[in-house]
Amino acid sequence: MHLRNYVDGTWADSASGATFENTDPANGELIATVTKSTTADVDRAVEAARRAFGSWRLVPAPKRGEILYRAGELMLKRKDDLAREMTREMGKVLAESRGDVQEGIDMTYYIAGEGRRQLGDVVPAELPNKWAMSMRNPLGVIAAITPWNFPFAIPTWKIMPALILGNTVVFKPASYTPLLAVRLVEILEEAGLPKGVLNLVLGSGGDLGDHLVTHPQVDLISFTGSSDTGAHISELAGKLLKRVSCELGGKNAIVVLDDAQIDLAVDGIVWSAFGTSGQRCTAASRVITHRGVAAEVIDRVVARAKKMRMGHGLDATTDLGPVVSKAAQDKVASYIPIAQKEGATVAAGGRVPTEGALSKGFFHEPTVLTDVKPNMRVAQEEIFGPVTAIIEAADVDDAIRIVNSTKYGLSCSIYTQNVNNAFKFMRDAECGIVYVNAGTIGAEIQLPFGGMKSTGNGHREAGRAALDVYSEWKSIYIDYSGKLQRAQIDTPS
Ligand code: UN1
Repeated sequence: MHLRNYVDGTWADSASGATFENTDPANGELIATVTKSTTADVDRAVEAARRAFGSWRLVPAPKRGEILYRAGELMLKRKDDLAREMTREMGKVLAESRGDVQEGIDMTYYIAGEGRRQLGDVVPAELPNKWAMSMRNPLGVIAAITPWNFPFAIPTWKIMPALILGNTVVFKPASYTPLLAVRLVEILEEAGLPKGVLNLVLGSGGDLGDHLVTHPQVDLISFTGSSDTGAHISELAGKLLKRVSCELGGKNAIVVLDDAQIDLAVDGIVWSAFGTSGQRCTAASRVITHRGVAAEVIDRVVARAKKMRMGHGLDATTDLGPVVSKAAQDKVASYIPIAQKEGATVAAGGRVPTEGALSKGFFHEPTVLTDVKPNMRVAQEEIFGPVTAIIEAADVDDAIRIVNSTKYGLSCSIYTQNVNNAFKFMRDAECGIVYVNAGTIGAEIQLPFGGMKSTGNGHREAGRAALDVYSEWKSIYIDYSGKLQRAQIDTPS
């Protein structure tokens, strides 16, 4: 298989002639060769998007919505194929890949409905015979720079709201997941999107990304990925007064109080810490347990982690797929000696399998660290792999303090039967997403998704909040009095 760019309605290789390989992280098999774009490809894509903006913004939004509905139908029809390709391309187990596609379908249908909403305000004017209202306006060309861990859902979070509001898009997916990006663009093409409205540029970040971010014809950059890259993009874009929406790291915690249903909490911890091999922004990489139940929580999480089967995500018996790359595997593994040096104990896992079929992929054992203190590096830094750090707390206030003690603030959860503690947690946890008696993963698309503090820059994806990122308000006053009326100016009586 060979994957190409999509610019101005045409699938074509980069003039560079260069390619890179797309491989299965579970076994190293080649999936596709991929065209390697240059800044000239970025220029062509941005120019095509700029040209298309002129007519796309004038297409009635309900008509734009019809294209999105058709895209949603196609996604639904192809859900299984898309999920299988996703598992091969980035490693997560099939059920989770199906979930990723489903989240893309949900977002596409949800946003298609905005074709007939995009509500603004109509308010009374303070002067007679005067009309006052607000309406959303598109921004222009959107750069969507997306990660590999949700290679279908996250692009829909950005592309669908951008399109429904009348923007055009240059889509630069992570270099680990070009195939799912191509599939998404094919679907939108087949659904009837006019040429130039969505353009795809394949390649790796670095120069390509910087060029896209600083291109004078790009109006907004929507980025999901690491905090370092987010800071870099914000710096470049800030100098040019460009709009930037960033969705960055997390160090999400599950709190277990001494009145929690422990069975439920253990299920939530295992799912949230090791689902997607811990490679979700929302993964539970910390567990903060009340001292009174710590021994029980640790024993049970450790037992569950030890029982998890690693393997290819397409194999129905697999609980845990590989991480995405050698670099990711090395990064995860590097935290084990860091943890031990700081005084933590590896209570489960901690190793890279070196024998048999698993040694051909980028696997890392599901790992539970105990004796962790809130300020240790493993309790502060995003590892983005199947590693969770268990920290003990004295009571709910101590637990909340620990939850809030990192620079991140994406997702957190509390297991308790006590309504007072639950409400206190909902109010005081410094996170954009809070769960009660559920794990830290699995946000639904009809509510805002995003985080506080260094997890982002104040924007939210999904839900109605997504519309705020991809549009600007225009306030409109219509004076039909036929004379000069001056707002705020006293008139002699
Ligand atoms: C991410 O990891 O960046 O809440 C997205 C969740 C998913 C989305 C995760 N719905 O875990």
